[in-house]
Amino acid sequence: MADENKKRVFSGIQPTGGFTLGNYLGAVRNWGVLQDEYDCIYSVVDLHSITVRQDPATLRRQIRESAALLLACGVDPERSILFIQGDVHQHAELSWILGCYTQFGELSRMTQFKDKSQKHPENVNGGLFTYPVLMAADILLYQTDLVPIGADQKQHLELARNIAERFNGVYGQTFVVPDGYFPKVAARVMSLQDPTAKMSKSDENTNAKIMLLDDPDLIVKKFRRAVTDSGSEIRAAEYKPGVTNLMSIYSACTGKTFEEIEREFDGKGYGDFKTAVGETVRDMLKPIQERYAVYLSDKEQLNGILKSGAEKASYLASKTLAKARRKIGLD
Ligand code: AQP
Repeated sequence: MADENKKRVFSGIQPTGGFTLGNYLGAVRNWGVLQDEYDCIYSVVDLHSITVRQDPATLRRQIRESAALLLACGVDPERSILFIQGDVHQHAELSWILGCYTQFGELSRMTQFKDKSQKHPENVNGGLFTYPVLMAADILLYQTDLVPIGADQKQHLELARNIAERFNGVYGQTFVVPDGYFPKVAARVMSLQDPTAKMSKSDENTNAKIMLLDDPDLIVKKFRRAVTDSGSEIRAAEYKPGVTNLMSIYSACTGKTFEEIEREFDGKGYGDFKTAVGETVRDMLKPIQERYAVYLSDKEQLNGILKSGAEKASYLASKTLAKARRKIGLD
């Protein structure tokens, strides 16, 4: 852990209402895979989640559940650091500093800010606007080389790179400029009810999203209800966004190429295909669901993992923060 010879990976996920299949295929599944080759740091980013109003008791519970779910998804605390963002105060502190090197215009262009302010017009708060700066601080604090994220986070990562380059340009080499790491398929899993929109945790239509902890039968049912396109062929094409989305999911779960999937379902209808995708996802999620229950039930173990993770993260974060403060002239 914290092996100087290995490249560093950092990524985070918000503890809001469980993880979707999009969160898993787009990001979290890669977190486990990268542990063999990289020095990995993963975080439940609780500070990000309060940009939208949260019920305190629910948030408290979901922070722990998210950590247990990450462990169930394959984050190994023996090889990686897993911690709660709010337990490491350097994130908020570096975020303030980096905010002073970020332009209003840059933040105004962020599509997630525009989308979320439209979704929550009653609460367009400062945190929602400066969210990408906190994300930049999360990443830059750990001198991160690689950030495994879904395609929806590309714009935020680009901003983090710009902030790092700008700061390095003024003060000399301070932060590693990170690269994104995106899955080859399913980098953007789409809604099952509107395949032109991304699958989103906060979608009020529960049929639009698969949650990792959904009941196994419900998972198959949701896929059976998934919106498909006109025609009956199982073929990936721009004019067939529904089928293409299901093919991406199936491909990501089975490792089959689109050509192989087209051959497999040649002459079969949408019904057979949707059932096959549903059963494949159900079977893939079963062991995760079983492990989750075990991790969540052992309170002492989970507390221990998170406490030790926060200590290790804090040590690394304090080194970068001290360096940035020195460069600016704060120390
Ligand atoms: N649909 C998706 N396809 C692929 N990757 C996705 N990610 C999110 N949605 C998809 C990736 O999951 C990681 C964690 O994201 P987050 O904690 O920022 O969650 P989020 O983006 O808030 O999740 P949602 O579902 O998009 O939430 P709401 O409903 O609040 O908008 C990131 O790496 C992200 O790319």
